[in-house]
Amino acid sequence: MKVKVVANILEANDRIAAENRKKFRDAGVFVMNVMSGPGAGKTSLLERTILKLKDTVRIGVIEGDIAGADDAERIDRLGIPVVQINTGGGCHLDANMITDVLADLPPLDELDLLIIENVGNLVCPAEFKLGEDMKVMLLSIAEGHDKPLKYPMMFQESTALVLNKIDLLPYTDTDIEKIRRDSLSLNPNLKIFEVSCKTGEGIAEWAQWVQTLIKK
Ligand SMILES: Nc1nc2c(ncn2[C@@H]2O[C@H](COP(=O)(O)OP(=O)(O)OP(=O)(O)O)[C@@H](O)[C@H]2O)c(=O)[nH]1
Ligand SMILES: [Mg+2]
Ligand SMILES: [Zn+2]
Repeated sequence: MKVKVVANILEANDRIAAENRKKFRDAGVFVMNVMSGPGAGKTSLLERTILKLKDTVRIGVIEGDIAGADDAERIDRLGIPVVQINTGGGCHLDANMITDVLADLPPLDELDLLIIENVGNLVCPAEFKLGEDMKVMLLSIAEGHDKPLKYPMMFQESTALVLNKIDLLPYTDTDIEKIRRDSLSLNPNLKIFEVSCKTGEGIAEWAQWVQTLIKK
């Protein structure tokens, strides 16, 4: 019975995600769903990406958090339209939450790129489609190299994996080659970037790649 209920929830979500997907496609906006465990650096990556692209790309942001508006305030400071979703305890965003806030952003056809920052959680955000063009996963070096095999779904569902905080490599025993190997064994098409949102290393390459995906 429990399994059946969960399946129904996911089915209903998929239907709403497909409606979002159609809205995004009709408007010609590229939508990126950014996921990671808490504190891996999602908002930092958004800030870095926005600074690189904002002169040439019209960007909007949806921030998902259990509570608070800190992340939305960080994006607002960059002069980018942003709306904050508070899930009130929910540990992931679902498609309906996205539908509900679209009216609080500029009209979609006035955006080239919509970035959705999911709730910090390595597990269920990967299960819920939002209508995005691609999922991007961050893993920070400090989280350790065992994560791909322990939390496989997010690696399997993502188009790109951003390995963040590489400035911390000298202070950890994290084997970055193992992360690459295990991630690619789960998802051979995964595009992997190594960045530091602190020093800016690797950000240019990442931002250039994002720019190539945006339909103009
Ligand atoms: N050393 C180092 N610290 C970083 C880097 N990127 C982010 N941080 C720090 O990591 C902490 C968390 O960064 P956020 O960008 O807020 O992480 P987040 O994934 O958005 O966090 P939640 O939204 O709470 O899940 C902050 O103190 C950042 O300054 C990095 O590349 N290197
Ligand atoms: Mg954040
Ligand atoms: Zn959840």
